[in-house]
Amino acid sequence: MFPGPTLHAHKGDTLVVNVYNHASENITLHWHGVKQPKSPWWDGPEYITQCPIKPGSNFSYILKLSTEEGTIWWHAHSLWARATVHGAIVVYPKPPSCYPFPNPHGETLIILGEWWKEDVNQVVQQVQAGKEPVPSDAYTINGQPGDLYPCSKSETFKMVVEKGKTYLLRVINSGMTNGVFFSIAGHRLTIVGSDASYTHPATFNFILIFPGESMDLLLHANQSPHHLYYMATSPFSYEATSDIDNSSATAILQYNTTTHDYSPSSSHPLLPSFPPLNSTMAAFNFHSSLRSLNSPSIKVPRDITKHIYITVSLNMINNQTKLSSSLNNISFSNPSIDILQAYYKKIPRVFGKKFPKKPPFFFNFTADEQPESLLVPRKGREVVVLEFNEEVEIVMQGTSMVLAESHPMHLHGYSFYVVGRGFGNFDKKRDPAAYNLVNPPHKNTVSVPRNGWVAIRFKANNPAPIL
Ligand SMILES: [Cu+2]
Repeated sequence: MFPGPTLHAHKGDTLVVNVYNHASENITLHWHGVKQPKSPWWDGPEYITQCPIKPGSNFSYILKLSTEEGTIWWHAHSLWARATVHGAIVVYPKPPSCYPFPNPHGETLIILGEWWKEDVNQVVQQVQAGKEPVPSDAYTINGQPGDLYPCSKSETFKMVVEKGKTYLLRVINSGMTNGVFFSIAGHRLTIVGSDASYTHPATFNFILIFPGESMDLLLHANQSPHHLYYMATSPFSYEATSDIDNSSATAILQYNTTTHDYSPSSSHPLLPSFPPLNSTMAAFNFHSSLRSLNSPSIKVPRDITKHIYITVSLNMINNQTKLSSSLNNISFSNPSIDILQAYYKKIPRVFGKKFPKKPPFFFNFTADEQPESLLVPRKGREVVVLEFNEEVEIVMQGTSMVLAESHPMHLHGYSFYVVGRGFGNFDKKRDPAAYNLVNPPHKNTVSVPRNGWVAIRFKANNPAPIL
C-alpha cells in the first residue's frame, strides 16, 4: 500500500499504534505534527528519542493528540525510508464542535510524493557520502505520477465532484528534496488550515508546499462539467534544472455529469499553469500571505526571554569533497545511543549543552561570494537548554554557503508562530518592528527563504529533548 494507511481521529484522542517491522532494515515511525505533550518516548526520530525497531521486532507507539486539528502525517524517521513509508493523520473536530467553515460535501486526501526508480537506500548513500542526491524520477499524487510520464496510467488518481459542491482537500508534501507547487486547472483553492491549525481563508491559483507541510484547501466545483481538469504538482527550486527533477505529476478532476469519462489515451484534460520553477518571490508572497484564523486561542509570545539566532548552511567537509549541512556551523553526528535516553539516564558525553545561541562568525550570510575559510563546519551534538514555560524566539538565517536555497525547517513537540520573514541578513534592530504578533500562522514546518530569514516564536511548555 503506497502511500500507507490513514489514521483517523478526533481532537484530543489518544491512539495506540503497534508497529511490526517486517522489512529487512531498521526503522522508526514519527508522528509529524503530533506534539506528544510530556510523552517524547513515542515521538520517533531514530537516535533522538529511541533506538530503531529492528527487523522482526515491534514497538507500540502512543500518540497523544492535544491541540492538533486538521491534517498531519506519519512517516519513517530512519534515513530515507520516509520516501516510501508514510501516510496521513486526519484529526477531526471533537463533537459537538465543527469546522470553522461550512461543512464540505466531501473530503479527499492528496499526498504529494517523490519517486526514485533506484532503491532510496542507494540515493541516501550518495547523500551520506556528501554528494547531492540524484534527482528523483517522478513526482507523485497519491502514489501515481500521472499522464506526463511514460509509464502506467490506468491507476492515475481521479477525483469525481458534483457541480456546485465544495470539497476539502487535505494536501501533504511527503517529498524528500524540494517544495512543490500544486494547482488545479480552472479552479481556485481556498486555504483554511495548515499543519493542523486553522488559517484565515485565503484564495489562490496555486499553493506552494514544502516537505513536511500540510495544507487544507477548499475546492469549489464551479466550472464547466464538460471538461476534464488536471490537478498537478511541479517543483520549486533555484537549482539548475539538470540537478533536480523538473517534471510534473498529474491527477484528474472530473465532474460526475461529464459525458466523456477520463481515459489516459484519448482525454486531454486542461493543464494548470505555475510560476517559474525558481520564482522566489512567488514563494515568499504565498507564505507571507498566510494568517491564523482569528480566534481567542491565538497567543503569540511577547515576553521573549530566549533569543536564538541560527544560520542554516550547506558546508563542505573532508577537504571539500563532501557536502554537509550545519546549524550555527555545527554538523550533527548520530550518537550510538538515543539522546532522550542519555538525558534520562544521565549518560555523559552523548551530547553537550552548548549549542551557540548565535552564529560563531558573523559575515554577510547572503553575499554572492563566501570566504573559503568558513566552508568547513565542526561536528557535534549540542543542545539548547530552555527553561520550562519560557518564551522563545528563533530566527533562522539562510546562507549562501555552497548553494543558496530555501530550506524547510521543522520543530518536534510544538507548533510555533511564524512572526516574520525577509530577504538578506536579519537585522535585530529593524526587522522585529515589522513582525506580525496579531495573527501569524501557527505551523510546525516553515521554509527559510532563499538568502533570507524567518522568525518563529513558541512557549517552551513541552519538556523533552526535541529535534
Ligand atoms: Cu515532526
